[in-house]
Amino acid sequence: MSLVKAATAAVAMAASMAIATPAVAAPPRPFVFVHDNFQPASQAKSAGAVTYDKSLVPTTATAFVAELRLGGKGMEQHEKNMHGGHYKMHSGTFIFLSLRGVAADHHFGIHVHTKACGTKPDASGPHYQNKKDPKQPSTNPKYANRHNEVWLDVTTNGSGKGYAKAWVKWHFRSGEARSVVIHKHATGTTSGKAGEAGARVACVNVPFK
Ligand SMILES: [Cu+2]
Repeated sequence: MSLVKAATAAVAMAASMAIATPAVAAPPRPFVFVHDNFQPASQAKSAGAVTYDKSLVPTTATAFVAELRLGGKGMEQHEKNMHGGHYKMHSGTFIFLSLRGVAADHHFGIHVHTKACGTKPDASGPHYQNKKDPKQPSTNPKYANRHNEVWLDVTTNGSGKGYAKAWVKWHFRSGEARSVVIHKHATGTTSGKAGEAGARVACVNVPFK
C-alpha cells in the first residue's frame, strides 16, 4: 500500500465516521494523527518529536503517525449506524508511520513505547505490551513480538523516506502508550534479543487512545 493510498483510506474512514456519528452522542474519536518535525533533545518539554542522533534523524526530518482503533469504545454507535448491529466488525488497532528526510537506505527498528519523549533517550520507557512480561526488560519472544507489541520497523529508500504499518488485535490501555521510538538497528526476534534494536535515535510523542 502506498502512503498516498493509506492516507487517503484513513481520511476517507475518518470522514465517513464523522458523518455517521450523530453529534449528540459525541463518543470519543477513535483516531489520532500526529505530524511533526524533530527538535533537538534539549527542547523535549515542548517538542512533538525529538532527535538524539542528528546524523540519522536530522531536525529537517518529519514523522507522520496515525492510529485508528476499530471496535469497542467510541465505535459502537458507528457500527450500529453502518450495520444495524447485525455484523461483527474487526476489532483492534491499526497504526501507520511515515518518515521523511531521515538517513537513506537505513533500517530503523521502531516501536510504540509507554512514556513520552524526554531530553534523555531512556525517558520513553519500555515497549508497550498487551500482555506484560513479568520479567523486564522484556527480551522473551513470547512477549516481545509484533503481536504483543507494536513494531513499525522502516527501511528507508535512497532519499530517506519510508513507511510502516501495524495491525494488532487489541486496544491500548488508556494513557499507557505515549510515544513512537526510532532505534538505530533492526528489531531482534531471537531469545534474549527480542525487541532490542540498539540506541534510541529519535522519539515522537503520540497520545495513543
Ligand atoms: Cu523500542
